[in-house]
Amino acid sequence: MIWNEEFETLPREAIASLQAKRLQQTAERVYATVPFYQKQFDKAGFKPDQIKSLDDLKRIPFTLKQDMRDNYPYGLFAKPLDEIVRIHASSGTTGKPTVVGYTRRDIDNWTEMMARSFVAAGASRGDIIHNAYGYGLFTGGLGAHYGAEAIGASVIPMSGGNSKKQLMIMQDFGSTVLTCTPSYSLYLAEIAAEEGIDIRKLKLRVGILGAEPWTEKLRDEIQEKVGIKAIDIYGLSEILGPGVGIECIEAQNGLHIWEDHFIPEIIDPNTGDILPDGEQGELVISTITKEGIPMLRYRTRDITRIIAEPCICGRTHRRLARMCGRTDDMLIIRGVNVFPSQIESVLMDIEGVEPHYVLIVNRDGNLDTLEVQVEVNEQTFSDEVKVLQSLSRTIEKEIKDLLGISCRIRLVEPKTIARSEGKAQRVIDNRPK
Ligand code: DLL
Repeated sequence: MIWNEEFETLPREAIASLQAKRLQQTAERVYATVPFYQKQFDKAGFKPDQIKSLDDLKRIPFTLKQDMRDNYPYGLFAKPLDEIVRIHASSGTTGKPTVVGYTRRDIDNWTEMMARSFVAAGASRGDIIHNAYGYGLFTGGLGAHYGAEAIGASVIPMSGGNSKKQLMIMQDFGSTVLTCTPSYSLYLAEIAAEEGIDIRKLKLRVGILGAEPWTEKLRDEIQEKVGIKAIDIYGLSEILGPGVGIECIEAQNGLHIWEDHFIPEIIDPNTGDILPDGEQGELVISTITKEGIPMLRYRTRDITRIIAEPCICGRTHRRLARMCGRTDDMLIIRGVNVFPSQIESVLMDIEGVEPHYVLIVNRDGNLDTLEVQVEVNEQTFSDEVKVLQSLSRTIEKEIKDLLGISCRIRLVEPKTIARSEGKAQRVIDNRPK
C-alpha cells in the first residue's frame, strides 16, 4: 500500500524538476528573510536567482549545528512568530537546546510524511498504534501521533516510561503497531518476561523504530524477542522530526527519503566533497518545502550512503542505507576509528551475549583504553568461570579481528546495564576533552 501514490511514485525526472523549482524558491525566501542565509550567500558570492538547476546546490555553503546554536533561539526562523504554531527542541548533550518552529503548513507536510511512513511500514486504518515515543519537546511523540491519526488508525498516546503500564495497555487495548526506540522495544520485552507476559503472543505486528542507531543484528534480535516486523525510521529535529525517511515493509532495506520535500547529498566529512551515490559519508539535507525554519545543506553528522537502485515497493524516492552512526559518536581509539555499531554487530553474533552493552573509554597516561561491558544471559552467567573467560576471549578476538584494536571485556550480570525509555546511551568517554 502507498499513501500518496502520485507523489511517492513520481518519475525521477519529475522529482528532479520539482526539487530544482522548490530549491530555488527556498533559496530566494531565506535570502530575503533570514540574515544568516543572506550572509552565507553573500560570502559565497552569488545570488539565489542564480540557482537554475540542482547542480547549483553545491554552491550553497553548509549549515552546521553550531549555526543553530549561534542563532538561538529564533534567529534562523524564516517566518514571524505569529505564523509559528509549534516549537520543538532537541536537548543535545551540551549547552542550549536546538530550537525549531513549524508553521501550519509545516505541520501538515510533516503529518503527510508521517502518514506515508506509517503506510510504508505496513500500518493502516484499523491499526491500534501504541506510541511510546516521548511527547514533549522531543519530536518523536507528536510527530508520530499526527501521522497515525491522519491514516485513520487509533493512536494510544503512551509516551515513554512506566513500562508495566505500557504492557498492560498493550495487552488490554490490543495494540498492533509499536512506535518507540529499538532499545526500548527490547526493554519492553524484558519487562514482559518478568511480568509473565509472552509479548510475542500479543497482537503487536509491526514496530516502527528509530531515533538512535541500531544494527541489522539488533533487528533480528528484536523481531525474534518482540515477535514483530521491525521497521527502521529516521529523522532529526533540525530537519523535521521522525519521518524524514522510512524503510518499506516490502524490502526492509534502506530508508526512502521523501525527495519532494528534501534533497539528500553525501559528503566526505573531512573535505566536504560530494560523494557519488553508493559511497558512504555524511548525510547533508536541504529542506525544500519548510517554511518555519528552512535548512539549506544541513550537515546531519549521520553516516550513510544513498541507494539509487529502484525499490521493489514501487516508490521512486531513493533510499538511505541504515545509519551506521554519527561522526560525533565515532570514537578514535589509539588512532583507529570505531563506530559503536561495529562493536554491536560483533556482540550480537556471539551466543550467550545479550543486546545490552556500553563502551567505556579512558585515557591511561597517553594511551586510550576501551572497555566493553556487556551483559550475558542468565544461563551463561551461572556457568563456570572457565566458560566466561573463554567467552571474553572470543569477544576480544572478534573485535580485534574486525577493528584491529585490543579492548578489555567485562561480562556483567543480566539487567545490570542501565535501560533507557528513549535513546540508549552506549558510550561513556572519560577522556579529557
Ligand atoms: O530522534 C527524531 C526521531 C524520532 C526519529 C522518532 C525517528 C523516530 P533528534 O532527537 O533530533 O530527532 O535526533 C536526531 O537521532 O541525527 C540520528 O543521529 C539519530 N537517529 C534518528 N533516527 C535514526 C535511525 C529524532 N533510524 C538524531 N537510525 C539523528 C540511526 C537515528 N540514527
